[in-house]
Amino acid sequence: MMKKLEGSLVSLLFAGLGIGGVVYGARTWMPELASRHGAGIDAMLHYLLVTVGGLFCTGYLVLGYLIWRGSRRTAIGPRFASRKTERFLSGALGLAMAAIAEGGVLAIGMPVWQEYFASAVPPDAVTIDITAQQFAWNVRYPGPDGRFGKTDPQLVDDTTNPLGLVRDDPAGKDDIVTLNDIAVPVNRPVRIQLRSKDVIHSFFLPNFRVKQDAVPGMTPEVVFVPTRTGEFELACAELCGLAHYRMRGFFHVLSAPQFDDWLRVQAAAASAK
Ligand SMILES: [Cu+2]
Repeated sequence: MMKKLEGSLVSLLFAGLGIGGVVYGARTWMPELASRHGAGIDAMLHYLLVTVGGLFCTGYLVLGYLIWRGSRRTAIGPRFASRKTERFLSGALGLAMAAIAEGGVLAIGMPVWQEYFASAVPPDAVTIDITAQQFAWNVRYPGPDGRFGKTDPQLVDDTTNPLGLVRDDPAGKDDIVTLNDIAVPVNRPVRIQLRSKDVIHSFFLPNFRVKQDAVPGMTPEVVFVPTRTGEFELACAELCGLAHYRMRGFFHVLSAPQFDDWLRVQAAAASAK
């Protein structure tokens, strides 16, 4: 009697911990959504949580039932089913689980992938060049002419010219450079070209469900549409060195006129220098 009680209490404790963890985690799980493609990513995560979580719970309930049923037997009884049926059931259940989990993810995820990685860059996209380094984000806008000025690795100087800008290139005259500070207009595609000067960093905007590695020698791009104004956090999601935690930036989503004002203020501040 005591043993049974003990067993029940222990199993209740673990079940409670598990269920409590899921309830707590599901409530505080994801930061407020602020991009168009992010809804698809959230749908995929929710789908996985519900289906795989459901399969997991069903599996354990069945296991619990069989243990309970088996524990009341005193002798080894006949098999529940023939070997052939057993084999068929295991195979079919395994395949069904894979189809539910993987099939669902593909069905929900492929259109998101298409929008995020495989569609042409819209012509009205705001292009921003972001160069990660230990331990900051160098942000560059092409300015009114829409062209970035040349850079030269020979000219890189961490205090005076972190990007190695060629100062006398006419295309670069109107470029706007900021540090850890990005602004974009709402509801317009943003195209980010990522670079790294040293090690692998990862450009992570949790609210926009955007995460892309910045790899030295490559220029990966991300295109997404912010749908909500406000100030959001930019973090580096790759442990990139001792001050990795300092790679925090701000991502401001502004209305179109506010964004134009912001660009003007930045340009004025640059020419005043
Ligand atoms: Cu980093």
